[in-house]
Amino acid sequence: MEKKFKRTLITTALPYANGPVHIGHLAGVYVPADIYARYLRLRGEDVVMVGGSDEHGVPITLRARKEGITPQEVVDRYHTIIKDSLEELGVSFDIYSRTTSKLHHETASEFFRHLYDKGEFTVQTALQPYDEKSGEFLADRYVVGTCPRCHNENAYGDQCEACGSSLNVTDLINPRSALTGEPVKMRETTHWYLPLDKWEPKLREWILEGHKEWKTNVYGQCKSWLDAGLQPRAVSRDLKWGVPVPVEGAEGKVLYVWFDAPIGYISNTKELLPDTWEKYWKDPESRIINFIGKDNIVFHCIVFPSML
Ligand code: B3M
Ligand code: ZN
Repeated sequence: MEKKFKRTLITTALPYANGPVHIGHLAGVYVPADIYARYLRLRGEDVVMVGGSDEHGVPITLRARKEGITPQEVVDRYHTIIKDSLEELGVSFDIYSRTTSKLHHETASEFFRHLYDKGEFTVQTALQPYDEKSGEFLADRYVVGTCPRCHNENAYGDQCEACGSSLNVTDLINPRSALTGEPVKMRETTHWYLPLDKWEPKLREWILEGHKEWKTNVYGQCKSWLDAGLQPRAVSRDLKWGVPVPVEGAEGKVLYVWFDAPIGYISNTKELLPDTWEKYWKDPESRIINFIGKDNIVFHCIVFPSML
């Protein structure tokens, strides 16, 4: 028999605040979540539906640079647009918040610090592309150069869109910065990693044995990740915009956006229910249902559970 739960926390993927919501977001995430929340409420169940804007990450900083405004101005604009659209559409959130809030920064920071103090991270130093003119490290996507396979001169550091090859920055011929056009230098940098491999046996059991009811594409994607073997994943980035890494010697580094964003579900619940939020997250009689897009599967099914 299916297990009965006392309460349900419904989360909706946090849209990036660097553009408006579109029909795909609504059809894939917000309308189904809203229908489900309304259904449970009608049945008299204890249900809370949380959402909010995802306001960190590199693309927001690039949009700001392009428009000559600050990242904060970018997210202020799109957070308002997104929030108003969802409200006008009648999506019945109990709270729609944002990841630039003070409470979220504190919650994400404490979360990292707690894992750090327990020794749950590993540290790795690697070479990363660096733009000497702008004085910053570049995400792979912001390095352009000539594709070694098809000689397209505008291939990205992660992929050539002309021939479809997936690339590493070091594969590019004459790599240059997409920000300034300057030649890219490789520089050493240190990051914290979450050793997903450590959680693999637990995840195998929890997902493959315990969650056979997940949709087949979700279950299948998880299984192929698990079968391929999990690798440690970096949870910090060299960037100014985001939640600062709360550790000495981490100046100029922030939490990776996919580390802080799912913690947004926790901070949103906390903001809504300052005294009772914990029971939605920690009581075995509570369940969480995540409404997400298909690109978000690995983060919700493998990375976030490992963090938790
Ligand atoms: N902002 C990606 C997306 O909008 C990301 C979701 C975060 S959910 C914690 O698809
Ligand atoms: Zn190519």
